[in-house]
Amino acid sequence: MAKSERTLVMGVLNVTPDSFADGGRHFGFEKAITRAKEMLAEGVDIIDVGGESTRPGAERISSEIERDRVIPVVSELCALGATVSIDTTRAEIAGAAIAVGATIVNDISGGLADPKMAKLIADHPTIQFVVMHWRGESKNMQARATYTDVVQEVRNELSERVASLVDQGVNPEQLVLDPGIGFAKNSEHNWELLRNIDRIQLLGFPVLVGVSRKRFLGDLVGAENPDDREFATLAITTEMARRGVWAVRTHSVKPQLDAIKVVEELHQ
Ligand code: PMM
Repeated sequence: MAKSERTLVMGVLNVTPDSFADGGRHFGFEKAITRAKEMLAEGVDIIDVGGESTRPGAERISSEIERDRVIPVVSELCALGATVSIDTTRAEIAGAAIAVGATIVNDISGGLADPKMAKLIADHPTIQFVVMHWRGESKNMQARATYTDVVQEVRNELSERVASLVDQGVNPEQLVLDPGIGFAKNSEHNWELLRNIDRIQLLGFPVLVGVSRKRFLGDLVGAENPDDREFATLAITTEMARRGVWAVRTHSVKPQLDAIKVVEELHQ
């Protein structure tokens, strides 16, 4: 488990033509590597490589397309010495990424989408596994945004995931939990989870939070363009760092790291 004094920055590297937040600007190997090098120069802690868009309503892509997009990028970044996380729900892609050096598997379904994922993680005990709260495919996930007590239900569903993974041989030390901001949640659900992030932390695992440039921030500050949600993202990073989350998953790196350093200095 990568332990750290401060909150880590996981930089998003979407190798997709249609990610909502960066407009697919980093599609293609060369563009992805160039962007990753920028992030490394800015001091990113982890690079999260993803080939499949998860925006609300997104259709799935084939595993062949996903593999062709992400594996060469993961391989190159690992050769450069970066700590690489693979953002996938497919065990086959996660396995291929581990084989070329990825050390973190970021599964937005927390192992639910692919029954082979738990065994893969159990078979690789040095790999960290991010278990995000998820209620089904992006295509129709917003129809599942129904809760009576969102924090309690997300806690319960994450705990069920942990129990199932541990049952299948995964070491609890491998696990990181993520409330899945924006996944089968409306704006108020997202805010309620962020206000109560300590209740997710109380489950006893490191916590990752991903709010970067998401729509609910745009709704609050009146920013239709994802790029204009950067300051709102930074405010949440600052607060999450103060609350001691393990990592934030963000598109920009330097502003987030600066904010985290400030929090660290203020609370030492
Ligand atoms: N959000 C997105 C993709 N992957 N992974 C984790 N663990 N947590 C998140 O909140 C998360 C994720 C969607 O955002 P993007 O399309 O900007 O990458």
